[in-house]
Amino acid sequence: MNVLILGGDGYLGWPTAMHLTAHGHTVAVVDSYLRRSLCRQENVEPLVDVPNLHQRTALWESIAGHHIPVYIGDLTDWMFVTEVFRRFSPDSIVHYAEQPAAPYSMLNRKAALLTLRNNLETTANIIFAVNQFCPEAQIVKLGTMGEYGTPNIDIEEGWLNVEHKGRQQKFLFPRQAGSLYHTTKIMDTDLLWLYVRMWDLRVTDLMQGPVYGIFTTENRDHEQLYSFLNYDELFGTVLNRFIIQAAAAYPMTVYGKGGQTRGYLNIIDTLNCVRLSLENPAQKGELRIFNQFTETFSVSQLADRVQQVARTLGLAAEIARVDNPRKEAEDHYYKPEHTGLLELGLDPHYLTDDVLAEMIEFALKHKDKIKPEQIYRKIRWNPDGE
Ligand code: USQ
Repeated sequence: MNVLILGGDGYLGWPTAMHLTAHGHTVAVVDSYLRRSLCRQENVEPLVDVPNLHQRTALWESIAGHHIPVYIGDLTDWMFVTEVFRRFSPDSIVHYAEQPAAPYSMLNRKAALLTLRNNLETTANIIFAVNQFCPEAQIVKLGTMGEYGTPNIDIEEGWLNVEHKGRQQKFLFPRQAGSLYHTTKIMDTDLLWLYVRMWDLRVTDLMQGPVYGIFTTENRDHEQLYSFLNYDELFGTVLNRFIIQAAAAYPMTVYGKGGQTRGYLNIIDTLNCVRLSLENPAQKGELRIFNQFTETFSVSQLADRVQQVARTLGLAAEIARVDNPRKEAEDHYYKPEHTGLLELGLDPHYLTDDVLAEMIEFALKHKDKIKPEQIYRKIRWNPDGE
């Protein structure tokens, strides 16, 4: 397949590019470096430096022999979008090109508007470009489990059969997100669903939970090919943060009661889920939705797991219960379905003690680079204006 990866510089975009080329697909990557620029603006940085896309593609070509063209530009700019689609002619598009951080989206009005504009205009441009340049192509879109929120009923895989006053219809499962970022993903799904119905697009929407890890089959021996590993409050996700906190002797920041439960997955499984979705495309006129995670944990359970393993490595790994900077349910029912990707052949990589130990050892190796002041700035989700 000719796969165009939008957001190819990101935590998931870059490993996906390597993974798909290693599996025989032709890949090009597109990115505006938005995440890099927002991190610089907010004075946060990943644990280890990440070379730019030109440098990483050159390195990957020298190691694996796969050439990956790079297009740097802004996908909210229609002229740029048309240039990319004309030059590369994709038959598959992987859409990761969004402002990815919920806490960033809740920082203030400017961050909220940036998230809204970037995410929705990019999605709309991609829909128009596919319809104009490659209407047979499939779109694999990264959504989020956070679209569903934490409802007090079982979460189905995208759709719900509703019976009402003796009649029935299948609808998108009710969505009620907990941040503006997550809400833009709901809006993306609505846009895609509209144009699937209007223009018979072929779409897979992946409702993904928080991802952890950094090692993949392709990057394992090459640290310069690793993804961004953010541990700050804005761009770092919870398990990656706890691992780095344990290595830095910084008490793990469990927000509030710690009962917040989510569906997690190893970065290796993200790559396999995206590849399996591409290799088993949705039909024309189908919006196919998969819930993309392999196991559920509460925040307290994650902290306990990290603590147990870190202690075998001689670390104190204290757990702190801190004020929750977010507004969210801290103790709730959570039972989401997730059979679709398993049926496509996903072979999960679970969160074993070995996986945790390998990550903690990696963080320890780079301990001198950890900046504790980035970890918990108490940025509250009730912004006071600009
Ligand atoms: N949390 C803590 N302590 C921390 C950081 C987070 O207790 O130091 C808690 C949060 O309050 C939340 C849970 O851990 O209840 C998950 O937070 P997170 O920062 O790992 O994940 P989130 O902000 O929800 O967003 C991440 C990704 C996003 C993806 C989403 C999937 O950044 O791109 O869409 O996970 S999901 O959470 O299922 O919506």
